[in-house]
Amino acid sequence: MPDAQATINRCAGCGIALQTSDKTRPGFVPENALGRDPVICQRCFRIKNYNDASSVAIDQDDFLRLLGGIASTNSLVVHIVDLFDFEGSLISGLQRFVGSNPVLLVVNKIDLLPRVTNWNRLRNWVQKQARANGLKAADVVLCSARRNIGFDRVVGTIAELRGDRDVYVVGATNVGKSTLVNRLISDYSDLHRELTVSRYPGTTLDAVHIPLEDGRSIIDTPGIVYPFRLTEVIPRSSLQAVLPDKPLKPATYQLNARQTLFFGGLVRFDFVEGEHQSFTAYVSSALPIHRTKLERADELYEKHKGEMLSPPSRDQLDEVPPWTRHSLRVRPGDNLDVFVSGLGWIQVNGKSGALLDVYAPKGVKVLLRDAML
Ligand SMILES: Nc1nc2c(ncn2[C@@H]2O[C@H](COP(=O)(O)OP(=O)(O)OP(=O)(O)O)[C@@H](O)[C@H]2O)c(=O)[nH]1
Ligand SMILES: [Mg+2]
Repeated sequence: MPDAQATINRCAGCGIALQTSDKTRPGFVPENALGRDPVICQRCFRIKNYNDASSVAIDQDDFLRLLGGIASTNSLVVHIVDLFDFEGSLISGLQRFVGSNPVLLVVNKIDLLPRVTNWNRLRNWVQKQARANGLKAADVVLCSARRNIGFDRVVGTIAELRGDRDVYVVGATNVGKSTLVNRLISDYSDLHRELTVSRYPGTTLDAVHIPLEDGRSIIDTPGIVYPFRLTEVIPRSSLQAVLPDKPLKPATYQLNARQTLFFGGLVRFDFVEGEHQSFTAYVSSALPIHRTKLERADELYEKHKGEMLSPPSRDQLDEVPPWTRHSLRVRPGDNLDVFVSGLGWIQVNGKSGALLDVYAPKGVKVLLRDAML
């Protein structure tokens, strides 16, 4: 092992510096667990054994320094994006951080898309969106790290682009960085290491170096926290309803103007103006959708928020920022998605155009984009 010292002093699951003195601070490990191999902190132990949801505020400045340090290394940067939250998880300023190092864009969680997806079309869509966001990727690969789809391509492309360099795995929280590195470790090396993964964002706390056979490393990093993702602003206990676990089942609604859809009590979608048309929601099937007349929507919300319209539950209502209204115009002939970061998207097949009002918690990214599917 090249960096035995670093491995002993840091948690093998999340990278945090270990300490034995304060149970309430990150990195705590009981003294008698220090002899284990590998050593993991108490928080990782709890995540692994009890699926614990404890969150730790990590210092974003430290993290940006870590990311900024990549520019002065000679490495391959693997940028992982979550296909379900594409615009929410793409690092738009990445080019600045990586200097002249090549970037491989890995689009993860493709198992969440409907099985009938046209993958070539999707790949073109990803390339176009990445370019539009100023990202110059040496290559783009689609995969599912959890379901092991497209993984040979991931490995082949990393090998090809890496040469004899280190590999930094970077991305927003919860996109599957550690899951992907674990798959690399278990399928392509004989190391006995397992990084901590969890369904909640903010699992990895510091860089974790995994040695490669040629003396280089693959480095898992903590996710960047983007406050414009719904998944970062709602209570952790609501996440289960919004993060899809199974392939999305598109739900199509034939709406007349002045009808409203509620996505739990988190997002409200008003079809304000336009001819009768269909809207297709790609959201977690665990999130209840309610349809009503626009003129009744305010009243319905006041009466049923926290109950029929949940999450958030009644006792969590104060934890979610108040709604901001986004007025969106779809022109005739446009085939667009109304994208709400962390919630999913609603495809508008606007043959005749539409005027929409979307209400989402303040700060959450809402935008119109070319239809993904
Ligand atoms: N559906 C699906 N879920 C995935 C996939 N890869 C990872 N996940 C899930 O995404 C969640 C987050 O995975 P992690 O590997 O912890 O993500 P991370 O990017 O390391 O997260 P941080 O350490 O918080 O930055 C877990 O619930 C994983 O099971 C995938 O290919 N498909
Ligand atoms: Mg991680």
